[in-house]
Amino acid sequence: MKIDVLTLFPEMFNSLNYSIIGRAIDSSLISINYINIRDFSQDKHNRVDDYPYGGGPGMVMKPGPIYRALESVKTKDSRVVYLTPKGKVFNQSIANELSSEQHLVLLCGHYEGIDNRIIEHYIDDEISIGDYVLTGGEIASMVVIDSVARLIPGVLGKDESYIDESHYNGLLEYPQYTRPRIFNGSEVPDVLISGNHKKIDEWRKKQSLKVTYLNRIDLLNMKSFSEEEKKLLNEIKNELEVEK
Ligand code: 6GU
Repeated sequence: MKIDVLTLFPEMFNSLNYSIIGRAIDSSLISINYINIRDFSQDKHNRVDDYPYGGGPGMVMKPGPIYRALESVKTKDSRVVYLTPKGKVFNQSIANELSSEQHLVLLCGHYEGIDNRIIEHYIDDEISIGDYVLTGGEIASMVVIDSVARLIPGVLGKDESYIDESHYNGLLEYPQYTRPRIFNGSEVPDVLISGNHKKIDEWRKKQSLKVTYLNRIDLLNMKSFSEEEKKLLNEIKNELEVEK
């Protein structure tokens, strides 16, 4: 996958050169280009923003520099995404969808936003990473890149499977433990040391249901349950009732 990032702050993206995404770049599974929108200003002061028509606080990014920056990278196969708190809220299913694209163009906004004619005519998707406001689209863009890149075949090692993890099957991930078996007096659950894989799978399924029930009831309400899951959920509710 090729990714072009249009930004006023290319240096902010240095953190992507580490760990799994860094390796994916080194091994050419993804290639990321950074385009500084300021390089496309035609103003003698290199200005990229201006006052809003109609008045009001803040500055708006001018359409010209963004348009020329977009035109410098866009092909007929590009998917152009604008990162904005006004966008559709990003989730795992959007990450899956974007991970099959050949070419992503990520536009990072700043100030009070960008001239709306860019959004109307040159943007395919507007994406927000959640219901809070950031100072610009750069960090949001890195969130999208990380979550999309790790879904590309070969990016995760074969031991870094994403089959069981949080948000894959609509449930949050079960708890994990490693050595030592006793840490500050607290023991690893016996079942994980039993070697009984059927029991381990059932324990993990129940723990997934439990953490989802406790932290993200909204996710559970969207799910349909197997008979086994209904039984486990009833056990969880009864156990929590006893603890009260
Ligand atoms: Cl994509 N941009 C900004 N500026 N703030 C955000 C966001 C994006 N997503 C959530 N908050």
